[in-house]
Amino acid sequence: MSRTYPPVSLLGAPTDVGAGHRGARLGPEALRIAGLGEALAARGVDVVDRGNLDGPRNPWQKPVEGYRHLPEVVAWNRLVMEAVGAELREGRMPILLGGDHCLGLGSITAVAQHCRETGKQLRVLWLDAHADFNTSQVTPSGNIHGMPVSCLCGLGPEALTHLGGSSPAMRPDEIRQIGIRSVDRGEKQLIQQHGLDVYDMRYIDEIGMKRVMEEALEGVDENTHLHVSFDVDFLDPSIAPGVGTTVPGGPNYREAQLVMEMIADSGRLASLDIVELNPILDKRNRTAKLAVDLVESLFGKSTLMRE
Ligand code: 4U7
Ligand code: MN
Ligand code: MN
Ligand code: MN
Repeated sequence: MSRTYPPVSLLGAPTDVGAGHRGARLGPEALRIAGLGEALAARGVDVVDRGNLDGPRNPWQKPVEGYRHLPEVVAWNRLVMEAVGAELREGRMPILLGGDHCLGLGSITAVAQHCRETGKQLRVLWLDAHADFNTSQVTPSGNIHGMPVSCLCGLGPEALTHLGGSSPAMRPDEIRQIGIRSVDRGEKQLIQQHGLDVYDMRYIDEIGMKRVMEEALEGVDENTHLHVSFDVDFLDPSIAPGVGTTVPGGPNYREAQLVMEMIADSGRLASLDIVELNPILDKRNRTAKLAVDLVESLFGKSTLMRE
């Protein structure tokens, strides 16, 4: 199967202001060194590296009223939203190189706005060990990388929920969460209240990744903008040690590849975040290399038989 892809823009967002560990700020460079741009170019993709966005430094403070570094998180997300929006308006596919996962808020706010403007249906696939649906009232950490999905759905401080002007940026029925295996107590209640579609590891074990992906992609059609928000801690830590918040029991190598291959087969991938990679905790850039390998599958590199 050969498919042509829209031109791609790599956007680096070197920050960890939303996280509880420092190091995700080095993610963009680690992905570049692992050969992300070259791997896409080798697949025939027209790829331009836009370099890095330049936002506030990480002040490394304690949370204030349930949020750590709220002003810095707002500033970074504004930059990301503008940069992602500009690429989409030019008909390009933005690949956001995080950075921590708080940036999914800016990225998806821009994507959702673009969908409203162009009349596209939005489908977000959230690949993560965590649901990232905390609020300041229930968060055990105050770290905003645990809150982007709730903010997108309209729960949270005005500066984050209204990043793109109106709120909510997205409806809960536009997102499917896959690989989830760590949900906090209050977060769980909120997920149930808001009716989020969560394919947790238990469900994946029971019905298998193939069926999970068929369900998660159900209803995706020619008019769908598919956004993948890939938190690298989605992967089992035995294959992906370079993340700040490892949770055992994640998808193995083949399960992760199958996820990417089935997304590629949908032909609707239109924007991507690669977040939470922490090179400080990695072993010889192994996790970054695995992320690149998986992105190649997202762009159609599959088994010999289907090539
Ligand atoms: B990530 C956590 F308590 N839920 O809110 C929190 F377990 O973007 C972790 O998915 C959040 O990596 C992890 O701090 C955020 C914690
Ligand atoms: Mn996450
Ligand atoms: Mn996570
Ligand atoms: Mn994390």
